[in-house]
Amino acid sequence: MKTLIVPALAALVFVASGTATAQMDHSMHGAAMAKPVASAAASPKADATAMGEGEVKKLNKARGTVTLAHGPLPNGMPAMTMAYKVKEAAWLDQLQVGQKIRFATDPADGGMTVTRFELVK
Ligand SMILES: [Cu+2]
Repeated sequence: MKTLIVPALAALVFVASGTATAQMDHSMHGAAMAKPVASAAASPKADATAMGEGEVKKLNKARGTVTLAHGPLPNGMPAMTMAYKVKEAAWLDQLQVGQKIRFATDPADGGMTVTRFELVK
C-alpha cells in the first residue's frame, strides 16, 4: 500500500506548486506542454520568433500578471485562458481588458512568461 501512496503525493506536490492564478488550467497546460517543449528545444530559432494570439481578460498589477484567452500556441499549448507573468511590469499599463495581442513566451519557464507582444488592431 505504501508504494501506491508515494506517487499520489508527488502528483499533489506538483499541482500545488503551480501559480495560484493559473491553477484551473495549469494541470492541463502541463500535460500538453511536456512534449512540445522538448521538440521546441531542438529548433530554438523558429520558436523564438513564433507568436500566438490572445485577448486580454484581466490585468493584475499587484501580481504582475495578465490573464489571456489564447488560441493554440506555436509552443504546443492548446487554446485556454490563463494568467501569464510579464517580462516588463510596465507592459501592464499598455494593455487593457479586451485588447487583442500577439505574444511570445519564454520557453525557459515553460512558456509562463510573456517576453514580447504587439497589439492587434
Ligand atoms: Cu496556456
